[in-house]
Amino acid sequence: MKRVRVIDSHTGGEPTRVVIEGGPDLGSGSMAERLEKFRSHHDDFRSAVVNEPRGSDVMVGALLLPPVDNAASTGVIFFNNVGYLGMCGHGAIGVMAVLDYLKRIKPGAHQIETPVGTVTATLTATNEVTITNVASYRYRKAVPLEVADLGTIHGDIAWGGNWFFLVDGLAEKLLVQDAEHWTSVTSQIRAALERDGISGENGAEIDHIEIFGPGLNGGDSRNFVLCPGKAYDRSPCGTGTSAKLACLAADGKLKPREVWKQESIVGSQFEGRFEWEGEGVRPSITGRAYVNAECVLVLDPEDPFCWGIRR
Ligand code: PYC
Repeated sequence: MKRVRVIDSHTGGEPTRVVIEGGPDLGSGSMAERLEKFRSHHDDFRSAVVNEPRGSDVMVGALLLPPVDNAASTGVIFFNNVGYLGMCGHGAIGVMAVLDYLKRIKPGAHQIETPVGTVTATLTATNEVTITNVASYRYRKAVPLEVADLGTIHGDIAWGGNWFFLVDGLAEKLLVQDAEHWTSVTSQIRAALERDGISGENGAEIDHIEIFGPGLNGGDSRNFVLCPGKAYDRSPCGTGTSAKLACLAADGKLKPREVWKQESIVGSQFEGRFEWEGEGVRPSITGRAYVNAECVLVLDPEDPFCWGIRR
């Protein structure tokens, strides 16, 4: 029997399960190198933590690891029901809430190492967290795409720590009760990108689809984000909001340090801002996470579903 200590939280409704004890030994390389070891030797562990029957399709896991640089507060690898994430904005906010809950950090700025670079997470005395994300940029603008139910649509391809295809103007109102419909629409968009071989830079897979409608709770915009394993993000998606900020900046629609209020499909909100950095931007995303469970997972090798139900 293996025992794994986890602390769960949610950020704007999107869950994060932080593994604080009992994870695999991934050595002492960079987070990108450790991710490759995780993927090739311990993928069962990923599935055991987040997939049913212990988890659910929407659960995002975060494996805490000793950082390479002692000045950083932690290293982390994010994962989901089907694989691994480069960065995760709502998850990084969740990690900060957990480190605060465990009294391992104090308010102030903290470095978090991720597979795609180090981000700065600033915790305030009122438990808000601002993630200053990896540098983000728009790669291609207004890419045409033929989608069966939609005809020809146009979307931007942008990097915000993961690759996104961003589409405006498909929805007058994005409501959570229509989540199944938007899942089907965004899944068709994803399939069309694959069919046409449309990718991020250097052939990178675009594994997040983000569509936008008008804000309904005082936000500048509301989004629906399809994640790689077909769950939709309940939060406004930190990396997706970063990709959006890169597009707004490139179009001259938002100025440096101006606030962008991004709502999610469930009505939760992140505040985003950016600074120019080279051709792209350095986005900052502010939100709050709440710890909602603390438990020990029991991995019994005799259990036929010990390692989760994979899709
Ligand atoms: O907040 O960046 C994010 C995120 C990615 C996938 C789910 N949430």
